[in-house]
Amino acid sequence: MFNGEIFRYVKEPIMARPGDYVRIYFLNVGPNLISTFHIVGIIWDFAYWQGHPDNVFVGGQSVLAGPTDSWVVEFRVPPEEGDYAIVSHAFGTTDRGAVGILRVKKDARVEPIIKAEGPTYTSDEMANIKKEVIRVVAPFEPGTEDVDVPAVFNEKTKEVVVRIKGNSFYPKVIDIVEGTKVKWINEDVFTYAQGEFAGIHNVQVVKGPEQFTSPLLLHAQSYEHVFTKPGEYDYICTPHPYMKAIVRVRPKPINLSGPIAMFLSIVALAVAVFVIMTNNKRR
Ligand SMILES: [Cu+2]
Repeated sequence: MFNGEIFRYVKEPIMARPGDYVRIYFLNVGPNLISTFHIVGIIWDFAYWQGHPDNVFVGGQSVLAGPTDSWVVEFRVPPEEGDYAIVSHAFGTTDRGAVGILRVKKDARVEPIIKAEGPTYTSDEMANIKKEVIRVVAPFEPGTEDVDVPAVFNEKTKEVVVRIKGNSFYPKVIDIVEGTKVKWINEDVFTYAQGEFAGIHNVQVVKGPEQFTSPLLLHAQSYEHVFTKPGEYDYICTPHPYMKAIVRVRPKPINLSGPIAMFLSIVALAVAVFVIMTNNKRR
């Protein structure tokens, strides 16, 4: 996509007039794929690698940008009116919304600067958008349940391990019975504590029947907690608050075997005998 919304500049084409001189700041934010920025039918006058005026290329019709690579491209709009397709020529991404239109018209109303900020929505509009969402894939927090399937454990499970890898908790949602011990292990290998807490994580409950915060965990360190109060616990990692996960604790099921069951059945039997005897006396 371009600037935060798929097909954004198809829905609202970027307007220009024949002969306008246009400058585009292009940044491939990644995180993984390469992008080739191209406008069908346009020849650059100049392209500046990473935006530095000394890194100037003359001419050309595309720029190749790896993740985080950036270019400033400048061109003169041709004399013909019409639509020019703006694409990432890695065409798999075009299908996913990285396509736009530069619409050239003699009487176009032209904005001096088109800013990159994505669209803004009112809270009502946002609520409607969220209603339409059926599937959320999120790297650092639970998505919808078909994506991040809750890991459910019964009362026979004494300990559940949650691994911390790549700034994420796995499984992101666990469903356990009260009295179960949860053990978090930091499996991120690279630990760097200066300035930025890379590879250092912890567990901090932000909402739930009880709140606790673990110490910071370095590589291979772990933290354990026994959940004794049923309910839902939302937790994060304090240095990386975007890391989110959930522990759901169910109450212990009533166990109908053993001495308690024996006692309950004797009581029930006694009550039944008593009721029958009283009924007989009344007759
Ligand atoms: Cu963290």
